[in-house]
Amino acid sequence: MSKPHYGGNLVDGAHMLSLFGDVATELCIRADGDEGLFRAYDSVEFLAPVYSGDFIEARGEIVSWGRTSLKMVFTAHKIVAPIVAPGLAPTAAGILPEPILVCRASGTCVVPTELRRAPREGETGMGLWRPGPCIITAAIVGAETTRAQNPHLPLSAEEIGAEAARCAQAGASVIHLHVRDEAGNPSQDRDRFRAAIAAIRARTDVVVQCSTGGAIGMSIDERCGALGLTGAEAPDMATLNVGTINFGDDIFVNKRGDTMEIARRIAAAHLVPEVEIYDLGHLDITAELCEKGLLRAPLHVQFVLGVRGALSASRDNLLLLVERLALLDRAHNRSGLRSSWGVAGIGRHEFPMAEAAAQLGGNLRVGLEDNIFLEKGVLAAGSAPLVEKAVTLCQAAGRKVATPAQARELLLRKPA
Ligand code: KMH
Ligand code: ZN
Repeated sequence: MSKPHYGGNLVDGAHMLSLFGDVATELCIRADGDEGLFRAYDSVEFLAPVYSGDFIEARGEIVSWGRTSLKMVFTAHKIVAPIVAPGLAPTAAGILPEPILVCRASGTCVVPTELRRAPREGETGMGLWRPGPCIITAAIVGAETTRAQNPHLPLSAEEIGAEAARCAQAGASVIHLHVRDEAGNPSQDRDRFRAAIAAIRARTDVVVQCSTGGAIGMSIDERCGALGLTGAEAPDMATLNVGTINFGDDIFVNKRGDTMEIARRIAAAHLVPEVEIYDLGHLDITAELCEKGLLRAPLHVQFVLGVRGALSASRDNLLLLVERLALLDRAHNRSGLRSSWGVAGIGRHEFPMAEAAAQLGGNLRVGLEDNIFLEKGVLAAGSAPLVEKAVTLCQAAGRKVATPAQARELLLRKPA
């Protein structure tokens, strides 16, 4: 109400920039622990008038991380407007059925290196803080994709080893691994895992993460096939699925007790778990597993978004999950290390989610398990071209891509 500046109760457009200045300041604080300075706007668009009495919601995101600069985008939406009608009080107002975009802008902020602060213990924030290198996971086989859908799908141990090496060459540092039987059907057979892991390790030093999700309908014992490998034959990590979801026309069943049992088996095998989160409530189950001592923070979680029947793959959903993971850390993580996250977007959501992960400071997963197309209508010639494309998204966001050694350090770290 205090801001009308022109006739007709119009609010000055510069007021939107003042809101963006506050958003930018918060982002600098979250990223670098300092208020920073707004250096320049490279674009500002005023798209609808703002009147006295309108309520504006201003949002911002970091979309590229430079050495000292942070590139940001901003939006201002009108969400509440006064209702002027005969018989109504002059203070009558209502929520708009659809928010109205009134201003959009992008600009650059600077936090000088000497002012940048590393997070202190307890400062877990919303999960921004200047991110480290982006870990790219390649999900090269999966359980659902078929050769008929994409002829480049690797099936034999030798093919899996060769494809893993191509992905590592392209920038992947983790291989998410499923195996197949002679006929190309999903299998969780220990011997097949052993052969595939050996073929991967003969060619590259990527982190090997075996699936305990397997395929729809498998028993728990069957799903845990890879956990029977020991010593040098064992993988580095194993997935842990914590919740039941609709999975297209099927149901991916993860009963509470079964999840706990798999968590126990992963811990007994001394493997690092990657918690697969397909829906918001799965983080609550994860918190319960932490409480029960079946998981130990810092965690590494994979947000798998866009499965038909579970949480959809939107930036807003991803932001919410990242925020909730930070809350989980606050409640359950006493290690001083922050939990890490990655995102796997299913189907056409693969690259939008990969881009969001790169910008938001997370890690990402691509591969034929999740998506078979390089772009609309163009089949990917294996998972390696998908990794290459993800690398370009990381570079555009100013993120370095983790080497296998860095991924090992970040994922396989042991809290004291
Ligand atoms: N194939 C899906 C039903 C995992 O690897 O842990 C389960 C899955 C998850 O792929
Ligand atoms: Zn999988």
